[in-house]
Amino acid sequence: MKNWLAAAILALTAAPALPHGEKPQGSKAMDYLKAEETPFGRAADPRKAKRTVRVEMNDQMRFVPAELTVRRGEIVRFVPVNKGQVMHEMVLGTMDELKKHAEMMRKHPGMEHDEPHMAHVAPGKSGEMGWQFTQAGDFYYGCLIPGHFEAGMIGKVTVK
Ligand SMILES: [Cu+2]
Repeated sequence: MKNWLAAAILALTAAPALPHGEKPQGSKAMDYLKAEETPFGRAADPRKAKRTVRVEMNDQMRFVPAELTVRRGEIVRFVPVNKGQVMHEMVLGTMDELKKHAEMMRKHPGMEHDEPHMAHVAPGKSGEMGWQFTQAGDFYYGCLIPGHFEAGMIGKVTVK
């Protein structure tokens, strides 16, 4: 089982966590040196990014842009902006992991979790996420709020 999945399951049983989106801004203070390597890269300090990518999320269940190209090793500061009236989230991963995660969200709709590769964003707000893509290939970002991913709320990152 992938570590993030284990962490998400642990979060299910843990003491009351903040619901999606109620985490105060800037609360992702973490030790980036200890960031765990995943098949799609690792968490990175957004302040070290040379590039900021603003990604809009809307109630038509789309990300704008829905396609990005980054260089391998590049640190990207993502700024997901929620232009809609409902909660959205930007979750990075492989297609396989996003599908598994979406399935888990359907089974446990009240699931509360937070990881460095995801940002939950309330309507009208924006988030921030630093990520370093350490592997070449095709990766994805999805909104895993039940129904959104299924409606096509997904984007693609090509790492060269
Ligand atoms: Cu959404």
